[in-house]
Amino acid sequence: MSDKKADVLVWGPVHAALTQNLERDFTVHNRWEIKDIDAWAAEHGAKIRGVVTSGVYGTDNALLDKLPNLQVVNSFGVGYDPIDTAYLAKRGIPLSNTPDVLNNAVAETALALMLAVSRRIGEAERFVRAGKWLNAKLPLGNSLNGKTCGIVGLGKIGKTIAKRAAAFDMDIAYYRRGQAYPDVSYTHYGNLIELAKASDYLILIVPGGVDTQHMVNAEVLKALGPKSFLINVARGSVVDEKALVASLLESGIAGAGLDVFEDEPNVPAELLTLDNVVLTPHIGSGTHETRQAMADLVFANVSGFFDEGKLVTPVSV
Ligand code: 8YV
Repeated sequence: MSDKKADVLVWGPVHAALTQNLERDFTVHNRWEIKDIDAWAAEHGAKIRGVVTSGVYGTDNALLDKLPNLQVVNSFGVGYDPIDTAYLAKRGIPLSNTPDVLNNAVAETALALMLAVSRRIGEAERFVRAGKWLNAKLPLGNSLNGKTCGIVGLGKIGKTIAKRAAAFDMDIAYYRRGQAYPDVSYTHYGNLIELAKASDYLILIVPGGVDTQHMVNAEVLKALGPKSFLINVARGSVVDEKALVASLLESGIAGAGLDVFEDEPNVPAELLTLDNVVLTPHIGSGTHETRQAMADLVFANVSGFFDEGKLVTPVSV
């Protein structure tokens, strides 16, 4: 009999600090190292009491079905759209995520993309590296100062973005279906098309999932218009990527800063050829400080659950 607390299945590689802590206190099984997961689950599935995954890996109900004694799922990341919460609720399995600790990092990424796409930083960098400065001029960029920053999803990260954009002397507006937030002074739009029309920069930071699937479609992009930019630090699924590519190809919008895509890590080939698009590989929360804090919070949830039966940051499923 092991003196470790429980057998835990880890879905994919996670932060080294989390791996270390889990391996010290739990019996860890790495899903991605198991060749025949069905055969493995048939033999060992009943031992597994915890699953550690991420907002990128998600889970798979067919495999969870083979873990009859599963008690908890702990996810690395604030977004949990690839995890079927209705399924977990049906089995009475609680879920935790990592809210708050990544607000600053994701907001920084949104600002970085907004600045980069406005001031042509990616294009300028390529220009210098290619030796073009010697005999050509880079086209001018656009100032953020005095422009309208439209935020879709004024949650905790959205508010953190708003505060930083306001420091650049931008006017802040946001979309919320129905009523404005009573305690928020930014300009409210109850209609996304109207917010898009009013925005010079439309920043997406809503949760992914069926409720927001393709919320930004051809109509919203048309309303945003040829002088305005789209920034996505939410989920690729929030944008109809085909419509976005079409819009960018016909100069329907001025440009885009994209950290997330519909089929990561695949990025539509057309985007790779465009200078007015800044592309990053889902690095929203990707700083040393934030990933450490996320790793610590996941571990606090795993041990909180197995030590005291309590999650630190439960998701209501
Ligand atoms: C990823 C994120 O989860 O928190 C989220 O929702 O998208 C990210 O922080 C993280 O990159 C997973 O490794």
